[in-house]
Amino acid sequence: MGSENVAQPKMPKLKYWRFELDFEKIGWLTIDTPKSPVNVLGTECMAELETLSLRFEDLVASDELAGVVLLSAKENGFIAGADVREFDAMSDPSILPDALKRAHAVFNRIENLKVPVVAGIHGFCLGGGFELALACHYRIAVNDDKTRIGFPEVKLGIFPGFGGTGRSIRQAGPVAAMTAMLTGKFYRAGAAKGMGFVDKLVKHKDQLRWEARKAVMQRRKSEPAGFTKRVMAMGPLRGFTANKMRETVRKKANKKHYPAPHKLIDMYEKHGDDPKSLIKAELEYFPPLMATDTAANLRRVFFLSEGLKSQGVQKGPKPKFARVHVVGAGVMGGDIAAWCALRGMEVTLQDLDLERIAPALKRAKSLFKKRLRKPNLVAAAMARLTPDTEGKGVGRADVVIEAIVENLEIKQKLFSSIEPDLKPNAILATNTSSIPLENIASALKDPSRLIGLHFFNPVAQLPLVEVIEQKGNSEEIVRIGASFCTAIGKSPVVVKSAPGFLVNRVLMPYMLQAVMRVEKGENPVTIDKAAVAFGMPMGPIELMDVVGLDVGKSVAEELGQEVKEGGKFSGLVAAGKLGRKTGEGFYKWEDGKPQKGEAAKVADLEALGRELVKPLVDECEVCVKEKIVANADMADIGVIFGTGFAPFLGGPMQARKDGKA
Ligand code: T1G
Repeated sequence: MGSENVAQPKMPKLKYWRFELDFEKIGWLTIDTPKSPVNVLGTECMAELETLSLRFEDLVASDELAGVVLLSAKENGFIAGADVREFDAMSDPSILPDALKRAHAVFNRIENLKVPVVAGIHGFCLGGGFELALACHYRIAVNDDKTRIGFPEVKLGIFPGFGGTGRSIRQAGPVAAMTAMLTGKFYRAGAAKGMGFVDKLVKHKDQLRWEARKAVMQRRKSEPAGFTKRVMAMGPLRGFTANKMRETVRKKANKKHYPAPHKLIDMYEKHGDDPKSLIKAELEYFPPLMATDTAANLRRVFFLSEGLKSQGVQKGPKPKFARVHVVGAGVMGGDIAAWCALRGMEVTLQDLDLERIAPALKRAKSLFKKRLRKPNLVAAAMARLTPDTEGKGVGRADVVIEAIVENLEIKQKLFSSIEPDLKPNAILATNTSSIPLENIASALKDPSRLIGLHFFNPVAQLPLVEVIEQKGNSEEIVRIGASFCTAIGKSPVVVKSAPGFLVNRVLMPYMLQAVMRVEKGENPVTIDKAAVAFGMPMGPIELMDVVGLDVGKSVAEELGQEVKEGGKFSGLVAAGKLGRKTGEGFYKWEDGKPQKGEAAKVADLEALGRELVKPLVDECEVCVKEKIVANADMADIGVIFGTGFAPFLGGPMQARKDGKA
């Protein structure tokens, strides 16, 4: 914007930021964190911003600065928040309060600059990055599918600590802002504008500069939330909204396990009608949360999940996956095909006839409508998902995934029939959950090319894919399988081919021991309640009903864990009472919900929970010892992503290490 011939003012030496003054005295401030794929607000970066904010005050005073525009140099986004890699060190209560105070001072200085400060947002604008944008006077965002704006802090066991509590409430009103902070949800640009977080949308990143220049020249200012929104934080209404928030949060986050959302509501209840005092209160409420085990464990889970990508191809060109062929249009095959199409792949879905494929296409359409919303995007995704009764897609596919009936002979027949048509480098995978890969691969001319890609039901909700490595596989082919999972936005964990792989193997003893307790007359409601009190997403008996008693029984038998004949479990299976899918199992089910009676009084529910979960943790230790997974970290992240095991405990192995399981 014409700064080449303009005399630049004396500026501090910068490593994380670039600053250029143009001929209209607009200061173009660009963030570009060196050696990082994303921009983060680390300590050094914030120190530079502090110096810059002081310099801006001088330049405004000497009439050398007419406005500031904040942009990101990174292709993938604006700012991804504070630098989570520094949090372990930062959580030291002797340094964190001062660091927070300094950050608040910097953002206040930016907010109080006497010239317009405009943020130009593309891609993700998260956490502290979003808080910095909120400290600016006006926010412009690119209205495309990549822009995501939000406060993920609660997923790290904390909440916004750079002034985002007060500023988000000022912009969006207490209900929308607190929802954003309590859920950690990422909003698209349009939604963020509708909430009052963004003031102007542009179609493309290239328009940000021009639109920002106009905003500076016209001294545009963001409108705070109107009275009808703000009133919800006033007087008795604030207590009412706080209690409504508590009711919602209580359902999802046990206060003992996840204190942050509950503390945020307490802080809101005390200061929510005055953004400035709410921001100040962050200095008191935020530091203790950073020091909690929950925050430390959630940070660990964040890095473990980020680290899963390193199981993919690391050397040489990243493998490209454009076409996927799925054989088997049942629940799993259909949902895997739909997920791949949702993620932009060209997908052919094979089954014996169109009647068998039609239900999968129907489910796919409702997934696309829910996730993509815009009719043109839904239509495009549907166009990427082609029924293929003759298997013509096999020869063009980069990845072929088999998800047909769990029958060895039928799988072997299928694989030997399609092997000749495969592209030389195509990935050949089975979604089997119980048949040893070596047995299936024995039907192939080249058995070494078969891997397992074990997805979890429901595919659209559960992030984990177990990448099953059989003895004959090369490391490279397993890595390509893991890269494919990352490419479709899934979290791969490489697991050795052994009965039950990892997740089913650790879940089964846990579920069967709970069933045995029920067989001995214990109350299933008490058992489930205790497991949830420990930190499981649902109890083992309810889980058995959800998985299906027939599936549970067959997996148990595959794992050599016999189900006692003549007992309640086998009786239910024999009577066709298979759980949620038939309307009755251990529980009766209505509208998809288990009809549970009262739990019995238990002296120490959490202790019972630890007892119930012990078989799962014990089996996890065996899996690590047997090298079913590479190490305890992989076991932790695999079990968390595959079973929902208490993330706040960091996973079964971490929980045992900490004496909590
Ligand atoms: N800190 C440090 N590293 C980060 C980071 C962060 N905030 N965000 C991402 N990374 C790394 C990540 O580990 C990975 O590294 C790479 O960048 C991203 O690659 C005061 C206190 C931003 C949506 O929680 O959600 O601000 O593995 O493949 O899929 O109130 O990363 O490649 O070496 O993941 O496009 C709040 C967490 C912090 C954001 C990008 N912010 N990050 O996803 O790329 S708390 C977050 C993400 C805070 C303030 C509070 C995602 C992403 P590597 P990627 P992506």
